[in-house]
Parts: sequence; C-alpha cells; structure tokens
Amino acid sequence: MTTAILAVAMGTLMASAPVLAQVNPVEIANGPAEKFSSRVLTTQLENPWAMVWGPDDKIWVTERTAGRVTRVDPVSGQKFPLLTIDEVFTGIQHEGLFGLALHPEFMKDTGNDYVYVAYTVNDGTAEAPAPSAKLVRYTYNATSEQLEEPQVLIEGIPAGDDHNAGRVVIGPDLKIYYSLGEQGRYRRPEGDPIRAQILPTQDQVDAKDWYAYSGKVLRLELDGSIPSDNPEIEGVKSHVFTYGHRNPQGLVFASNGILYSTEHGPASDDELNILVPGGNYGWPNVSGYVDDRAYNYPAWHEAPADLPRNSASTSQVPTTAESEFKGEVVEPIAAYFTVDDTTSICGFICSPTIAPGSAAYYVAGENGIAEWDNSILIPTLKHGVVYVQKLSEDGLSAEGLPVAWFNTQNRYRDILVAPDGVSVFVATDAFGSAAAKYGEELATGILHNPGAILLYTYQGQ
Ligand SMILES: [Ca+2]
Ligand SMILES: [Ca+2]
Repeated sequence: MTTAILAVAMGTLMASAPVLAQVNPVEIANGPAEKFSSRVLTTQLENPWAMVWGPDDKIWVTERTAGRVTRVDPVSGQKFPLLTIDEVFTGIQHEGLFGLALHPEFMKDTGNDYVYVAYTVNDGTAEAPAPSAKLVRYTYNATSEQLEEPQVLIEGIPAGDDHNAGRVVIGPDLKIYYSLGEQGRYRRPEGDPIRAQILPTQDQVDAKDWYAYSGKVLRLELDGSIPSDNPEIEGVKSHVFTYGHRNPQGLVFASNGILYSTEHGPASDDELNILVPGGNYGWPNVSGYVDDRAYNYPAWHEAPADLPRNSASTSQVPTTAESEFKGEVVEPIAAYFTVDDTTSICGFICSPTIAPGSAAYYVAGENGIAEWDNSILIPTLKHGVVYVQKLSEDGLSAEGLPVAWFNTQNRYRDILVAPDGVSVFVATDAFGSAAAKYGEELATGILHNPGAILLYTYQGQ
C-alpha cells in the first residue's frame, strides 16, 4: 500500500538536471530531505482544498470540484465521504467547495457539533453562469455520521471563475474569519472595477447587498451576523475586517493570537500579512510593499471600451504608481518576491510569485520539528514546495528568507500538522500547471501525485 513519493525517491538522481523555472531574485535554500520520511497517504481526491484535524483524529477535508466533505484516516488513508453538497457550482476554473472550519467545541458534548463550509453556487444558468459564494453551517450527527441541517450564514457574496479565496477559520474570539478574493477583475469589461478598495455603504449593508465584499476578509458572528466590535471603516460597520486583498487563500491564527494571511500577487509580490482590524492591504493600487518596483496599477475599467482586453499596450489605460496611492497601506511582513521588472518574464510559471495555496502556523515544542519552530508554513502551487518562513520571537516580522521543503512536481494546496507535531500532511491539486522539475520544459501539466494527501514524518530528532 505504501507508495514512495516519486520526487523524494528520485531526488538524488535528478538533482544533476535542474530546471530554472523561476526568476526568484534570491537563492532559496532547500530543507534536507532526509529529515523526513514520506509516503502517499491517499489519492483520488477531487482537488482537496482545506484540511482540518478533527477531535475524532481524522482529517476533515473539502474536495473542491466534487463539492464533498470527506474524512480521511491519517494512518491508513481510508476515506469516509460525509456529505456531497449538490448545489456547489464548479465551472471551468476556481469555483467549488473551499474552506472548512469546525466549532471549537465540536464533539465535546456541548451541542456545538457545527461544521462551517464556504462554496460557490450558480445564480445564473448552465449557459450563462453567475456564481456567488455562501457560508453555510452544518450539524454533525454522530449517530448517523452525517452532516445535516444546513443553515445559511451569509449568501450572495461576489464570486467568479478566478480569485475566490475562500479560507474559513474560527478565531480565539469565537468569530468566523472568511477570506474573499477579487475575482480577477483585472481586464474585465469596462465599468467593472476591481472592488478590493471599494467599501460597503450603510445602504448596502442594510439591504444585505454584498457587492463590495470582493477582495476582503470578513469577520462574522457564528450565526453570520455582523459582530458589534467589528471595525468601522469610513463610517460604516459591516462584516469587513480588512480590505485591499487580491486572492488571500491562506488564513491562520498563531497561538499568540496574531492572524496571518497569505495572498497571491500578480506577477510578483505574493504576500505574507498580519491582519489588523480595518487594515487596508493595498490591492489593486499596491502590490507587496509601496516601493514602485515591478508594479503599477492599470485601471482597466477606465480604459476605452474598444481597447482589446488582451492588449499588451497599456498606454490608453490610466495607470498609477504605488507611491501615488493616497490610502494608508498595511505592508506585508514578507513578499515573494520583489523584482524591478516583470515585463520580460516568460509568463506565469517564470514570474517570481510562488502562488501560496494556504498558510499554517507551527511551533515545535519539545519534540517537534526544530527547524520549523515559530514559522508560517506556506504550501505553494507553482513549485511543489512548502516554504517555511521563520518569524521573529514576537511574531510581528518575518526573519530572513523562507526555506523550501518537500520538493515534488505537484501543486500544494493545503498543509496540516497532526497534534503529534511531526506528521505533516500536504494536499495536492488534482490538475493544473506547475513548474517542471525535470526535462527541458518550464511548466508542466503532469502532476506526480494529483488529488492526493502526502504524508511527511519528521525523523530529525
Ligand atoms: Ca498587499
Ligand atoms: Ca510593490
């Protein structure tokens, strides 16, 4: 049953033929592979997206394109499908079932056996889809081992075929944090701007019109209502906790209460952020730091209607430099990676972005992974590595460059560490484009472990 993970087994053999598939301006060190044993825990998952460790010692996982919640045994890899949500809409790209969170008192006999999931539905037709997103609470029935009694907490949230984010976590304050992307509205039709800087009006909040929730991180009561202590931003209190986001797929609380997020940048500057109430994280006016490097904001919604949206020429598109932005931007604590120019790059796979699929916080304790102590773990979609980003002691800054671990030819979507502190689970996309590890090509659609959960076990002590 045990299948070695190909790239780990072949690592030595192939090391002589590396492919330069990225233009990182810096050299990233690889963590020593011999520190971990590895195996494929399970396969044939349909784009596992979010993994959570349950109090039943099972991995609770969402399968994005199947619209399914499945439990996976962390030793045998056996799968126990719990629920397929029929109304989950999956189109050609990034729609589907995303984040999952368990109530902190889940399975503790307090009547709070709640599972929170976020997904897209289709408000249009099959021919003309009109996706929106919703957050729904299910109740776990321990007798029937089913998820039942769906309660919609919020619905009608902007969604699309790209940049939906969708991570769901419950904070130590017992609020739900739910990240929303901006649907990749770059170069979308005239008049439909990127909404990350557009804030909800009081009228919209009163009408439950969530038009402006695109490109935000929301903070909700467990019943979906607006917490009374949410930040008032430009005079309006809404679900919005932070704004100015592009596609924040990673969201995690550290044990010291700090909320970190990872976010996809455009051709450079993927971000690691610390989220603070009411913070503006800059997108689309600022990418990464306010440094006027590699990024200007082209306002395509103000471009002439007849200008082809795939036009390489942006001379007719009103464009502003980052330093011209008047808003107060919370800069990231790390950006992956900043370069001076991205125009000559061969495309997505060569750009310095790493495509962070998620984020986890790690603290080693006595017998844990010493090399990872006090770090944010960032699974990357492009390079099939987990970046381990050390933090300062107070957690408020990133220390040095990340170290890359678990190098394979896959798209790493989520990461989960078992309570033992040494078993590390990595979920992989079932399909998509990744950096080629071998051969002459830069990018490949051949993923070595599609739709899998990989298990890495620390041997380092
Ligand atoms: Ca930012
Ligand atoms: Ca910048």
